[in-house]
Amino acid sequence: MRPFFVYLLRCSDSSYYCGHTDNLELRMQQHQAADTGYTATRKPVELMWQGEFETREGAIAFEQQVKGWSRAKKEALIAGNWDKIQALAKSKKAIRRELPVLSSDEGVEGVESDARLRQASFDSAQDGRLRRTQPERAGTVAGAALLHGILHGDAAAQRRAIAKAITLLESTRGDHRAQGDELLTALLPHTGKAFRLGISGVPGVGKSTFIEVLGLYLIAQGHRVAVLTIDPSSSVSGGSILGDKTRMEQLSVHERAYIRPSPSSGTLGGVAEKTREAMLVCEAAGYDIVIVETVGVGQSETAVANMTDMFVLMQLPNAGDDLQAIKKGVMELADLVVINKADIDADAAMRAQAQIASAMRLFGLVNNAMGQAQAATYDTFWHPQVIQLSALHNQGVDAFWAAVTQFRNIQTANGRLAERRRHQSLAWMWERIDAGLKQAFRQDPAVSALLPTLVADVESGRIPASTAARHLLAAQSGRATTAIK
Ligand SMILES: Nc1nc2c(ncn2[C@@H]2O[C@H](COP(=O)(O)OP(=O)(O)OP(=O)(O)O)[C@@H](O)[C@H]2O)c(=O)[nH]1
Ligand SMILES: [Mg+2]
Repeated sequence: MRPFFVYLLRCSDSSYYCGHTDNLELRMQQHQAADTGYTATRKPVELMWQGEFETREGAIAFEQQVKGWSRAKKEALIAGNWDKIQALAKSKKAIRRELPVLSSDEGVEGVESDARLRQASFDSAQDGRLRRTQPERAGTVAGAALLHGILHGDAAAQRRAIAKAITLLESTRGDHRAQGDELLTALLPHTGKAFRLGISGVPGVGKSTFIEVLGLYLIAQGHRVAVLTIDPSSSVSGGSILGDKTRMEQLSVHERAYIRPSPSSGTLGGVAEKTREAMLVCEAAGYDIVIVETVGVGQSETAVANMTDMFVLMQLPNAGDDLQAIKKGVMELADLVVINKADIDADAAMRAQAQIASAMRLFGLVNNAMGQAQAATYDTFWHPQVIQLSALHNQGVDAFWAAVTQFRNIQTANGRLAERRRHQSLAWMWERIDAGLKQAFRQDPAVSALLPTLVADVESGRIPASTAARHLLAAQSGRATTAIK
């Protein structure tokens, strides 16, 4: 029988939203699409807890109770701390017997407040009606279930497990982080077999349109395709959480595709970290092509190039007219440049192709002349190419994939692909260490005590920035020696 879920969402105003459903995935999509449980000031942000019930009545009864719970009790539930829930319940025994108070926007249609439901206690939730809670109920049982779902679940179960795993990995809570690390470590032996393709370009160049046709083309060839996006700007603008899914209409509903929008909060480093981890989850689940899309803002191209096997830069046909606009650094990252929308103006597309190719030669990215000796290197080393296509009219996708395949074959044979991944893993480790150290530094009490004064001193020009930095570093973890005179 289909289970019923009770779930707790953390909202943008830090309150918790409790609901029940028999289709958790759909309900989460509805929450994201703002169809339900959504007000201007209160947006569900994160799935914090879910429990599975055998009967609808059991789910509703438990939901009613949770809605009447204090914040502390809800947080104990999220932490899987049943002892604490019981302790809190005992301390408020009198209140517990009363009808749970529903706040106006927490109401759920069809809930009968009959005596039976009112009497239902948390204990009964444990005695069989609550079948399972995961992954938030701490411990290895949940982790194992999740791992099994990702590696061996049937299509629907696997999809749910992937979503849950990624949600867990995106959580900023310390205990979730620990569970996430455990899960990733267990998944790692199952990763690495996919080809990781990065695609970047200015907004509107046609990335999503292209990924839709490319994804369907690859699925027709027997591949399974995961699409992840990195968009650090979404945390500023509030994000087009499901915007890209709607532009990948067929792909997003295809059972052999998995699309995950960009994490909607955090710095580029944080967003990139979560995307990288989501990529590993998808690989372990058997997606053999992982596409990471990014809009070309800030350093996001570098972040994507640093986590993929091949980096593709999409350009508009008029890009050649304004080469200044193309950042040299980004050009250097590109293994392949694609001129999209060639259908609009074939001549402009040809011009752009020639101009970008010659600019890449100027940058020294492609050999100038193809002498005998250089021609030989074309079989053993990859030289970035420039091609044209029309995503909208599905033209040039086969030529694109032929270039990708050639890249993959050449770079696998000459060892560059393996080297790139090794380099990326180590670079990633150091990047995370840097970020971790910085965070620990900022959280250090001695540092935060000293920081405002030193910031003011540097701003007013009283002491040099480098001196202030040295003092702060020395102050960390009680290492302070001499106070500033
Ligand atoms: N004529 C033409 N239009 C295209 C082509 N590819 C995409 N478009 C159109 O360009 C517009 C933007 O396409 P998207 O795929 O959303 O672009 P994007 O790069 O994903 O944009 P962001 O997600 O905003 O960064 C849409 O209206 C597409 O229909 C193409 O090859 N030819
Ligand atoms: Mg897009």
